[in-house]
Amino acid sequence: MTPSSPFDYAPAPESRAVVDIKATYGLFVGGEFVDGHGTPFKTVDPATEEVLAEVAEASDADVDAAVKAARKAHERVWGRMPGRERAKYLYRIARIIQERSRELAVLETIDNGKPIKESRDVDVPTVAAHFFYYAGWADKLEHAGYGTTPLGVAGQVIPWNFPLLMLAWKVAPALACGNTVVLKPAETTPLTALLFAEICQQADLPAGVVNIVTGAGATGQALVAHPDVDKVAFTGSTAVGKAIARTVAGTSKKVTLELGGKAANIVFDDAPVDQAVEGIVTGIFFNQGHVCCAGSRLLVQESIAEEVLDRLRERMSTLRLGDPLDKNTDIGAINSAAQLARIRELADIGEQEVSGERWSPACELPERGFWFPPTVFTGVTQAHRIAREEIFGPVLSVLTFRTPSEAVEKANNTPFGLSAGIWSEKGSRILEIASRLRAGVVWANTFNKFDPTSPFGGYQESGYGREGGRHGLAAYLEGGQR
Ligand code: TAP
Repeated sequence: MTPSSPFDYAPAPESRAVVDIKATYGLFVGGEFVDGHGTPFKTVDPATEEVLAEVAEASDADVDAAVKAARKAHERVWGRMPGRERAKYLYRIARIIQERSRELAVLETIDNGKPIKESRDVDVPTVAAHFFYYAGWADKLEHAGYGTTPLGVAGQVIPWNFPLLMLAWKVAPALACGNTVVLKPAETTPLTALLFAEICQQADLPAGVVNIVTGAGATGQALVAHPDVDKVAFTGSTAVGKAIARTVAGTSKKVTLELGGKAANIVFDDAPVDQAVEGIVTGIFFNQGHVCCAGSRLLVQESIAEEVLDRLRERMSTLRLGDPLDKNTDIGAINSAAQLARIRELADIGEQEVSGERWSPACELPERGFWFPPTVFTGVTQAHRIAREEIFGPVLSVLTFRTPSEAVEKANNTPFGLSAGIWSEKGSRILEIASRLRAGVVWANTFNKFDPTSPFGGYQESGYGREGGRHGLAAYLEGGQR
């Protein structure tokens, strides 16, 4: 039957058969999969609560073995290899990621819960783009302005919200600069990092250049505290980032921290409203709001607040929540029971706090799995916890302002400083407001756009150091800061 409109056509969910999920996974150390000596843990599909696999936990001794393998690879091979040769491996990895993109996207969606259209159209293509981009730098480091001397072994710890993309942000520049790595993925999303390990084998990457140690916080702690790790790169919560900063204080390790955020998405009365509403939706509901730079505080100018909110509710009513492998799904599953509990707790607190309303479109949540509907709170003030704390879920707090100065003051009234958005017709207003916002990234008339050529990072409690672009090389070379 020919569909009469695009909405009559419901394509079948993406097939799980394209991925081969093993019953058990080991650690990837010295170019091989090996057993771990900790207590294995289970990773589940958050959309169904089905156990996907049992994964090895790296003990302190396993972390030590991985660091030793990385050190050996750095001294004997990777640290001595000319940049043009390293580039060939990075290009090869980038091409294999493209070739295996469907498999990577499906596995990411199953282990994380994010909609397949996001992992397929955003995460995986951006991952490949990062490897292509940093491959291009590997033989041109002298032009980056930070010298050409690699640091040695990088210990990298990443969160669960963009498992493969955070891996790419960390591994690609480290390798391009001649460092070797030991990476710890988050406990709830280890599978794509382990598939990436297979890709390293397929690319004939020399043994020990990339090592993957799976486990929970204790494994991450052992890695960052290891005396033979020269560089620590961490993305995650501000609380753990502070603990890591204390661990490495007084050592010679360089550190970059990419932490939390509470971004303001500022809509002025001259903004193109339809476009702004799309940007508000992308800003907070992309990846179920599990985004460090999510536009979780909407600051809307009072004169258009009602119109924007009416259109926002209308648009939210069209969002489809459900099977993350369905290509029509906009809102997938919350990554874990623990994260769902945190979102529920803060949303319930919000309900007590605000003078306005808590609103979600009518939608049925699946019986199994971890789900939270897209939610908006109106009548929020700066004192409310939902306006101050990172919720890391699909929950939007709406505040209003009258003057541009009031918008800037409210936007900056946060201990974080990762990102912000501005919606206005006037270029001069955008530039003026952007220069007054204390945020590492400011988007204008768009939101949540990522590109390997752009540096990304925060101020204040959002961390320090930059990833991406030429600036991302500084973290992995002797002459660069941090
Ligand atoms: P965290 O709980 O901080 O976990 C991040 C990583 O650190 C995980 O691999 C975690 O292991 C590990 N870890 C936990 N305790 C550790 C310790 N004491 N020492 C070393 N490693 C430790 O964050 P999360 O809940 O996964 O991620 C959400 C947070 O990340 C949010 O605050 C978000 O804003 C932030 N984030 C920031 C950015 C950027 S670029 N700024 C990007 C994405 C996310 P387990 O998961 O196995 O416990």
